[in-house]
Amino acid sequence: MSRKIVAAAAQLGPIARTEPRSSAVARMLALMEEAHRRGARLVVFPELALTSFFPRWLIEDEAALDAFYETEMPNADTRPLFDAAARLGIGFYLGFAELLTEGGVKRRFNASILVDPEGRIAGRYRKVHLPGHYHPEDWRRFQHLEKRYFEHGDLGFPVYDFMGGKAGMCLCNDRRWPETFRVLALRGAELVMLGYNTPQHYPQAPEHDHLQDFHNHLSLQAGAYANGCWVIGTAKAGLEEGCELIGGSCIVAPTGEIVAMAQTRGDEVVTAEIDLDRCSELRKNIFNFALHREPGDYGPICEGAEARAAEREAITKGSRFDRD
Ligand code: CDV
Repeated sequence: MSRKIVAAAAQLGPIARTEPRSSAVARMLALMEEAHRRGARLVVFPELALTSFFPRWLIEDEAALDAFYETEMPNADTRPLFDAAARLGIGFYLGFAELLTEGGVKRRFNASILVDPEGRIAGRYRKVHLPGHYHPEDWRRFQHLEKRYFEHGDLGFPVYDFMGGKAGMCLCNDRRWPETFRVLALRGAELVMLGYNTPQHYPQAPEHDHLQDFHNHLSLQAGAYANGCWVIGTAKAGLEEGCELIGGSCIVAPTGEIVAMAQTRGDEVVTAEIDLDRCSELRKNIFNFALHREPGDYGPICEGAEARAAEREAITKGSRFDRD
């Protein structure tokens, strides 16, 4: 049986701080309709796709911060996306800020979901590699407070049976870490989907500003090739509240080749046919894990997990509203 799917990266241009979710969702529905016209059965939206990228601001008022999060999914604002999925027979990936309350304690995650073509949630992910800083740093042109506003994802890197294949998710900074793709591939992922918000300006090393698109594609292409999987990466792009975000949303084949790429930094759909059976070209040959991997020599990769968790706890203690 053929395992070919026409898939789409549905890039979003900037979302203003005051733009309501209903407007962002209307833009996403238009992209979904366009993807459907092109025969797509799967659409990948960006990270934190429903709002402006709020970690660029120090937000001290808890209610104002909470307003950027979703407490249930679907909800009244996002329900039209789920209805469109079922109506058009399209699955989708969506990044959003998730707020849970457990035992009276608020928990915040940078999250994504996978929705099947019947409009049902088929998978969940919570961002593992959170970039940025915990405390405001005035020397920056803009803040990047992901470590303050989100907990380390507690789901690991799950893989789901999805639309005839095995699919995994990650979010933005995760793509720069080879371990993300390798763990997903070891669990069988044939397709990895991710959304991103990547500023053109990198405050710690501005001499790398001109390399942001290169580093984006380098990571996506290396992840695809070294693991023999398809990768769909979708940006929120353009000048958002004074911060320029790269575009370059693309679909990458298991060979590492980019087969479709956005041309703009605005709302744009790119599509390509992805054949999940092509993963075996790599997985049965150069990256035959069973035959050629040498895990006995990879010890340091997994050392230090407990120390890292303790360090995270010590740094975050007192820096979040719910722990102050
Ligand atoms: N949203 C992100 O994770 N952004 C990071 C930036 C801060 C470097 C990224 O890896 O693109």
